[in-house]
Amino acid sequence: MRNPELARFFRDLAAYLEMDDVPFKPRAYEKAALAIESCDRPLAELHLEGGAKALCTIPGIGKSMAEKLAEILTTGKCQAHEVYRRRMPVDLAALTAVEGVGPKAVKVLYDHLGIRTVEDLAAAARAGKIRPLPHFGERSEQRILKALTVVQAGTARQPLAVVLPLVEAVAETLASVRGVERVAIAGSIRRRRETIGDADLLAVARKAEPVMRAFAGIPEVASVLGRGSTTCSVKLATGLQVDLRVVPAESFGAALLYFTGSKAHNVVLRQLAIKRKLKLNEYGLLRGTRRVAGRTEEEIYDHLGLAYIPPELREDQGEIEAARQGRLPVLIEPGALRGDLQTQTNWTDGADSIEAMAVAARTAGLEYIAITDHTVSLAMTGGSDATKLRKQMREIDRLNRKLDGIRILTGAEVNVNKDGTLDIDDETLAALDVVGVAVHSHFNLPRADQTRRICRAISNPHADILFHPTGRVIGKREPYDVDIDTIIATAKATGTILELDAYPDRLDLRAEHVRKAIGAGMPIVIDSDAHSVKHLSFPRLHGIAQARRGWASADDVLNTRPVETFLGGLKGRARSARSRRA
Ligand code: DGT
Ligand code: CA
Ligand code: CA
Ligand code: ZN
Repeated sequence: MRNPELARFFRDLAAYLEMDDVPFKPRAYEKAALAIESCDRPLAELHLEGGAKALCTIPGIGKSMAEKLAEILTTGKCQAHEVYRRRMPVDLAALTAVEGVGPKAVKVLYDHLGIRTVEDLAAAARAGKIRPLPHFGERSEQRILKALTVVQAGTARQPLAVVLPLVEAVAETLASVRGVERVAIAGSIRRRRETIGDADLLAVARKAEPVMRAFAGIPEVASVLGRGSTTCSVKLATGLQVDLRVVPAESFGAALLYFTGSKAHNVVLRQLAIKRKLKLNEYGLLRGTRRVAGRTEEEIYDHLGLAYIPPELREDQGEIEAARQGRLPVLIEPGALRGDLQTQTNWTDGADSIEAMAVAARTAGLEYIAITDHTVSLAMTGGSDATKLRKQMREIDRLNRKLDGIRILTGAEVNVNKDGTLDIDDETLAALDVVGVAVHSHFNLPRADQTRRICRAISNPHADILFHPTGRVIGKREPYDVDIDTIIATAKATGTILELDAYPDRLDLRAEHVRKAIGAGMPIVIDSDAHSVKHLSFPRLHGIAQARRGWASADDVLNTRPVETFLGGLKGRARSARSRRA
């Protein structure tokens, strides 16, 4: 048994004790649970070495708690816990995770309505059965309903940026297991969706059993949800589910194709196979019982008369037809980026100096970086006014003379006022290399007003780039209500570039909008929105994947060009002002 599960026992005990109005003890068990979770060593190991006594060395764990832990570690159970559980067989962890539902509420809900699970709770709340209960009422019923939507949204899908490094670490550990020839990440992670439901792993090995056993034992795994003869599902300590399938090498391509999905893409592929009198499944592409392909994805696509389709495109959005006709785009690769056009420094709300950012960009292989600190009306960031911007331009001139191998472009992230005007005067804007404009206030304007406001801002002859065009923050803020088609059309008419902001919780433009913009013949830029040198990796880590999902090739992305060509692709009038200055 691992530390998180031991802690769970103690949390449950704390809740049960609280239901019984036992004083002090519930807090003590809560604290002990925390201590168990944050203990670096597995308690099982401590116990093996020194018995219950060794467990007492953990702060907050006394003799009786240590004995309970020892009991759980040797028998897998705890008598006290069992007694409570029989009396109240409810999903304590899930129910108390609902905001506003504590142990006492769980007891009332169970005693009066027999509620055991979050699903029971949701059904009862929707049916209006909770409001008449003692200590509840209509308002708390409403609150529970609201909290349930958050719980469901929060546990359902996690951001790719959170999931990816974790699953890569798990995959790496698995790859080092004896007998494992190869490991691949499939599912929505391989397709680089913005959010991930669960992770899907494939391992190539001759014998499944030892691989699955090793998988269940890796440190990130908190519990095993289920096992078959070649499959194993686990939950990581973070709550993420990971499904592993062990396959033989000759089916690897077929399994990878199948479990990469998307489901919709697979359905169309299978229909194509049937038309060719073939059968496609996770074991291979078969004619009768003979396997005609299956070792690699490439050979399967080839036998179906299709060019290889990159995972990011496998959403049944026209990619199969394009592959049949040889019209798939050559998708942009991380190494294609030469510049970053949105970065903030310690002149406003960034952590690092202009020089540090420039040097880090050079180390990362970039050729140019625009410094785009916030402007004056974003007061909490210490935003620049015209005077500060002029001062910063002089500092950048100085650094450009000093540094080799990187060109620093002057710029700003200029705030769009409520009426669509900008908070910096045109003359100052004309002197900057790169003017980004961005909305940071009045997020809730009606659609027509918001669209008009943004269109007015990008119609300013100096506005080169519209930063984070829809303003969404994944899991936190909905995009502002705008008509994206009108914005793309106005951007095109005025020669304004739309940005793909690669900050992991923004990823704004989203993939469909990238495809729309480039479909309209508009290039985009991919920027980091870096607030420290560490963030400069965002375009390559996250932005490129999003651009690929939007069918972008290097040609569609303006900051794949050398600096002079890049500047030449920005709006004409501002550019001529700039070249006069240079
Ligand atoms: P997620 O986990 O919601 O982020 O999205 P996926 O795409 O990873 O979905 P998941 O984990 O349910 O399944 C992984 C892949 O397995 C999926 O993309 C396609 C394949 N798959 C799963 N169930 C089915 C099915 O019923 N039919 C077909 N054709 N493929 C399936
Ligand atoms: Ca999945
Ligand atoms: Ca899955
Ligand atoms: Zn911004």
